[in-house]
Amino acid sequence: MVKPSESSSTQEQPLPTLWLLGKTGAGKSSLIQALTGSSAVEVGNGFSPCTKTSFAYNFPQDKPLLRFLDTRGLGEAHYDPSEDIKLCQRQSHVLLVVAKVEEQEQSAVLEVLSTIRKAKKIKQVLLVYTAINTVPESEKNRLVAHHQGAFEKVWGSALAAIEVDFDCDTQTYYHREQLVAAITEIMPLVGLMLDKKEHTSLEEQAFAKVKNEVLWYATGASFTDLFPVVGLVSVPAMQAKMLHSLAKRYEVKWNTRGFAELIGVLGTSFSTQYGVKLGARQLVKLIPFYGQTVGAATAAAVSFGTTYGLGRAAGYYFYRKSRGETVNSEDMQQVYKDAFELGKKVAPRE
Ligand SMILES: Nc1nc2c(ncn2[C@@H]2O[C@H](COP(=O)(O)OP(=O)(O)OP(=O)(O)O)[C@@H](O)[C@H]2O)c(=O)[nH]1
Ligand SMILES: [Mg+2]
Repeated sequence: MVKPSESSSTQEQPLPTLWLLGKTGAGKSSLIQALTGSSAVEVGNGFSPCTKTSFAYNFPQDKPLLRFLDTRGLGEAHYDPSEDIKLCQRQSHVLLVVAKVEEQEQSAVLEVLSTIRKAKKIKQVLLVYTAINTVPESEKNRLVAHHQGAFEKVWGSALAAIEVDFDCDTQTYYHREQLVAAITEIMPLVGLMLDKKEHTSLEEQAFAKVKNEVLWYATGASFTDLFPVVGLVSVPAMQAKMLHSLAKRYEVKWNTRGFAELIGVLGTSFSTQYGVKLGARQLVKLIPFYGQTVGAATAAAVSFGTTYGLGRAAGYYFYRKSRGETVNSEDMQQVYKDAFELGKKVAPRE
């Protein structure tokens, strides 16, 4: 059994940010819901504006890894978006332009897109055509070509586009994977986080429930390295906290002995990365040890990778422990290595 995570104070770090821009009723809130599975975002009826003011939505809410900026629907009377836009383009990494495929009138969106292009702050743009299955196939191609031409003309170059149909009432999300894949190209970490592929084993299913928390600690660890500010929590301290929290979520008792055992089972694959080989007893001190010696010199990606790898391996370990099963050291090292490599690949880079 994996318990829900406890809420904790949020770290002060820049979050990868997706900015959603589109007319009222285009499907911005639906898109956030489709990606996060959260119904905390209100979906309107499409006739009157639902999102009253632009707002930021952090996901997951307690240990956030990603931020959505949901701009108030464009094209509403008496709404001047210029202030919102100035603010959003400073904070965002990717702009998602959301357009309902049958909605041909996009002048308000085109106008804002032109302003954004001139400001040159946003480099990555992705077009998302929504409610794609509500129009006949032949009509669809014509409409998409029309939108694509108009958006590209304003942006001045080719733009990637995804066709989706997200029905939040029935929770049928057509082409959700394509959208996640397109975002993954731009932000690999976000891809790993939103990835909902089928998990073959029960152990993987259990880890899927704690994965975002592990990613949160890994991100924290990498930022600690990127901005080594005095007083900020160190990587080892962050990892120790993560293990403590994971043990709780897997409902496994956690103490110094358990810690030594886990590191012991993890063995050399973990410790040799830092050029240290220690006995089981000394392993208790391992994490603080490398933190002081090579921690500062370690690249952010490595901190991310080791933290993610450690969290993944700990998940494997705790899962077995909680069922009274033994843990094979080789299996665990493999789990660690695979996760370390994956973590290194998706680590945020500044
Ligand atoms: N079938 C279908 N309906 C959609 C899709 N996207 C949005 N809708 C519907 O369109 C309406 C408006 O969707 P929202 O997601 O609230 O739109 P929004 O862009 O957030 O609108 P504002 O918050 O007013 O700016 C709702 O009734 C949605 O169910 C889609 O891809 N397919
Ligand atoms: Mg909305």
